[in-house]
Amino acid sequence: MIDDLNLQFGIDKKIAFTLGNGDLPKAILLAEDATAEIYLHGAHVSSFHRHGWGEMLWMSDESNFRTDRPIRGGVPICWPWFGQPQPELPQHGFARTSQWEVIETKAHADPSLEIALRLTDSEATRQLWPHPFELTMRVIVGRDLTMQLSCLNTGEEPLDAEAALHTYFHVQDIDAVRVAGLDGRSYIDKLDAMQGKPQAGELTIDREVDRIYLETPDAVTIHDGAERRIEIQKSGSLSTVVWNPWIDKSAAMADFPNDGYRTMVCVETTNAADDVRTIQPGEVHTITQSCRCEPATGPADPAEAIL
Ligand code: TA6
Repeated sequence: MIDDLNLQFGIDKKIAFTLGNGDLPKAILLAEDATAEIYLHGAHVSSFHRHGWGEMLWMSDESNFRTDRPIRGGVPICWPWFGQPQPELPQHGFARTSQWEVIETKAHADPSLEIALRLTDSEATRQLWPHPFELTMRVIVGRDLTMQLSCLNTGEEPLDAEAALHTYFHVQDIDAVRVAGLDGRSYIDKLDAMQGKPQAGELTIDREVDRIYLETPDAVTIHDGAERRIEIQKSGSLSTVVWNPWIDKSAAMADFPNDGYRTMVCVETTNAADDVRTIQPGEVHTITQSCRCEPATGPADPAEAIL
């Protein structure tokens, strides 16, 4: 399988396939400005390291790497639902525990690298969600990590689908983190009976946080201590999830180190809650998240807007 992938989609010294953890196949992208890794399992981005800026994504040292479990950390794809609509359904849908196929790789002149993976409906997915679909995940690796999740409705009926690029960002120390860009928005507090609450100012984290922010089309910034900030831009999404499990929930998750909450925060580009999208037959809906590390202070370069 690895030899076939390298023969068909490898690009000399830029894109190669190998067996990763748990002998799961993964792609390694060696761009001029950054390196990244994507597992075919769940089309799961597990690493993005821009040269000179360190790893941008958080990965659990205790993650499973099994075909029947999601990888913990990186960017799990939650689709076609967010959360668990019924107890018999897998949390966050089935995309993140499915085997995706590589459909394309490209080396751009700018000089980013791109890989596209696809998941289409099968007997297994139709057991869980009786709809035909074609899901494509495009990952573009350069100065930025850009991810585009597109759903084509290949059926005859409209599809209602939620989605999340459930991104785990690595931070130096959660005590110094400030999340900006959500001021004045309201959020659903999943830890307080799904109450609607207002966000005043920047978000700091000193307890478990599990919130779905609504009407949030704009960029969000994670101020990560004195070192760097992470600019997150998006399109096709009006909801943003912020999650940190804090002490008790970290300890309760077998695939999550007890102190993992100190060096991670999830800021997720989603179609969640009332931002669920109806996709008409033959139509496509795409959510895009583009993330970049910048110096802690000083202007982000508007000329290089990342979307
Ligand atoms: O996005 C936040 C959240 O919905 C939390 O409620 C928590 O469950 C997290 O996702 C992780 O879910 P997982 O199924 O990956 O353990």
